[in-house]
Amino acid sequence: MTNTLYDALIAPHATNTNNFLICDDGSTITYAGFVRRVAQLANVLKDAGVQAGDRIVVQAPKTADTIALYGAAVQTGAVYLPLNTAYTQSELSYFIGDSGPRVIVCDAKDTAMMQAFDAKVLTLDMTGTGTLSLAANAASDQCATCPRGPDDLAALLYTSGTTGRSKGAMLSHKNLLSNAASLTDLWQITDQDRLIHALPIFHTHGLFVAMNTSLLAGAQVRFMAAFNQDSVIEELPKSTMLMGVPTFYTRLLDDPRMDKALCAKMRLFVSGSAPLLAETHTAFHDRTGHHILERYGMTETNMITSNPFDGARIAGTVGYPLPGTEVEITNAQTGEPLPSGEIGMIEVRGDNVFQGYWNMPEKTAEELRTTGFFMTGDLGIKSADGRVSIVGRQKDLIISGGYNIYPKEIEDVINDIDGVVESAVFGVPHPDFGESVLAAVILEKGADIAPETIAAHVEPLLARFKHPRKYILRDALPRNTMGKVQKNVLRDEFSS
Ligand code: MLC
Ligand code: AMP
Repeated sequence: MTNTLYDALIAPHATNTNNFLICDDGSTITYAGFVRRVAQLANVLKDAGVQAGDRIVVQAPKTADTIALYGAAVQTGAVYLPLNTAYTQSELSYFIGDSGPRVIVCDAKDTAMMQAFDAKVLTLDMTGTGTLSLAANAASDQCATCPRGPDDLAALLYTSGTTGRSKGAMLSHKNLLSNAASLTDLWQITDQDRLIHALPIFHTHGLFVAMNTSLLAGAQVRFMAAFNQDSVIEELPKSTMLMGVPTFYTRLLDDPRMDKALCAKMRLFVSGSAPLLAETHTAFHDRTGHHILERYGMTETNMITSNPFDGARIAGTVGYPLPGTEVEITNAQTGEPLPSGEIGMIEVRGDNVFQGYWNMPEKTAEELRTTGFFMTGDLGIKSADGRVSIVGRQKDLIISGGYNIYPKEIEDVINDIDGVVESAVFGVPHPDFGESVLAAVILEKGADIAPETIAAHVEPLLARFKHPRKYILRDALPRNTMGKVQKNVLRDEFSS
């Protein structure tokens, strides 16, 4: 296999006349047409001065041009940096300041805000009338590919940190390509497949797991701007694969139209990014005859384990390490490997593991051992035959609808309010999102701050999906004898 993303995922399709993207408006883009569009966008990036290693920040809606822009970034040797469209100006300032991009691509409505940064600003929107798309229309559809090696960076994805600010995970061509090849092979994805793509394309799951595998295999992609239950139901009889977060599956199960006949053509349902409840797995099988295939991964490592394609997909387990990926369960304090059957930290090594955190050598050293093992912060157990189950998290993290929310980031924002002594942000079970965010807040004696005032302070600073759904004013936080806040006590108290 060739060893850069452009050579392996895009160049081979130059004369492939099969459909690649089928969009919401019914328009289609062939593989060969996609390769030409990538070249047009790459020429615009080059005209904007992009050179090998430059970062391209993209906060744009999910369109065919957005995915072609990913291809264009790798064709020009640049580093693709996608951002959640829900991020606020305050969050964006940090990402852009930290990564120092040459080009920012955004929705036209955000142009004025983005022009505050020292970068060329281009726009991309749903209507195809952004400055990037218009310039690409007029550009040549041939572009020389910038030579890159397997260890050069292809993408920088920010992942929230336990210590406050997010860290940019540096992913090389080899990291991404080796993982795409393992998954394509394991899940037997071919050019006969048609994937329902309803995930966002600013995270590992929707961008790398779903798009890199499809491009590698030459599969068709029904490219939906967002998850929409009716559209997914409509597409199921025409499709062969769906990749989603557990919320997709609980929502589909709530729909009486879901049955075996509707899913007769489907051959694979994949779930990941958050724990899939065993009851969801069982109910889905009872209703559709399909065992959802659960896999486990992280931004820093791409995919780590997967339930088998052929063989038992066991609810509540995340399966076996992918080929070329080693998983060890270790004593979280000493790092000593533990025998099967014992709970410990999940550590991972392999070509899939990232290159470190952007501009943060100390943070990299804290989480990536010199032996090459990365400490995931997830707690797990391995059976005697190597099957992994996740049993909890050592990191303080809430996963809501597949989005990671780090309590520390929200607590820092709440604690900044005059009159707040401290706060504890914690997750409680939620029927749709898996977990939902609550905040317990302690005020200074005599301070009179209403929950609405706290909510109004948080509002412009953090993306909406991170906002606590309730602020609970209390006199004190529960603590253990060491003085550590016991979030499990809060969780138990407010779970219902
Ligand atoms: C939307 N909202 C959420 C939310 N998504 N709130 C909490 N958690 C979420 N995940 C809020 C919005 O802010 C809004 O709030 C309201 O819900 C409606 O917004 P929406 O956009 O209409 O929501 P909806 O379409 O229902 O989206 C739900 C969803 C979406 C589950 C389809 O969140 C989604 O696509 N999640 C996938 C995330 C993902 O790709 N994760 C992969 C990370 S990679 P209000 O109050 O304004 O109404 C990774 C590695 C790995 O983890 O292993 O894969
Ligand atoms: P992110 O940092 O956004 O890439 O999210 C990675 C985290 O999501 C992992 O460290 C896990 O905690 C969680 N995760 C991913 N897949 C699964 C899964 N199948 N089951 C449970 N947790 C998962």
